[in-house]
Amino acid sequence: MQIDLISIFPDYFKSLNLSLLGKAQESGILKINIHDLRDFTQDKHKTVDDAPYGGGPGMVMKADVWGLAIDSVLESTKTKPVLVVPTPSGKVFTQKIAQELSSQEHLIFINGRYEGIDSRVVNYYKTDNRIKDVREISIGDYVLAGGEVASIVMLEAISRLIPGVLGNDDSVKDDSFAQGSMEKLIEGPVFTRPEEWRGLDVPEVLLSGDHEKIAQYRLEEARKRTRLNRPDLAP
Ligand code: JD8
Repeated sequence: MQIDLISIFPDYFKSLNLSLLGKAQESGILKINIHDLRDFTQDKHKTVDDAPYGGGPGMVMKADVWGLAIDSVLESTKTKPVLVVPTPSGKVFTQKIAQELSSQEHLIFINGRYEGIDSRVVNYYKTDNRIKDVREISIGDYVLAGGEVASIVMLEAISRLIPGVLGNDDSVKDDSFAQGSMEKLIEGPVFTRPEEWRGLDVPEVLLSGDHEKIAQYRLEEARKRTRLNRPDLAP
């Protein structure tokens, strides 16, 4: 998969060279390109924002600068990319959306700042036949200062679903929220050595070697925690 990220803070994405995503780049499963939006400004002050039409607080990011930046990525590829636009007014990100995006060949993440990006940019590329789709996505009902951390959240969730990125592709099968799982449960408690820590022991059943009893214990614990923390998921 090819991934392009455009932002006025490109250093935010240095973390993508770590861990899973870093190894996926080394192995060639992922090709990640990071672009500084200011490289596409036309004035000596490298202006990317201006006052909002109709008045109001803050500044809005300029359509003409974003257009040059996005076109530059499109002109350097033969793929049909999906534009991913993190925005608090987007559809809420889910494991289902992560699965849908993990099967794409090319994603371009459009990272806004200030009060957001001139809305004509999204409307324009929704009609551009070089683009497969434009997905406006929110990672949750809280307000961030920009799109960068949302893109990193989405990229981590998406990339671990790409075959070969995780050491063992099977582990995504029992993901919480995974599509097709009859019961939507959140993860139960986990334990490892030492067997006793500060007077706290590991549940006996997990030391029993009785896989049926262990599976039953884990299911009950996951259901208990789902009822407690995510009643919205509980059947
Ligand atoms: C992109 C600019 C800041 C948002 C005025 C604060 C996602 N779940 C989420 N919460 N916030 C964002 C997000 C916030 C952004 C941008 C995503 C670009 N801002 C703006 C509107 C109100 N400021 C997000 N995904």
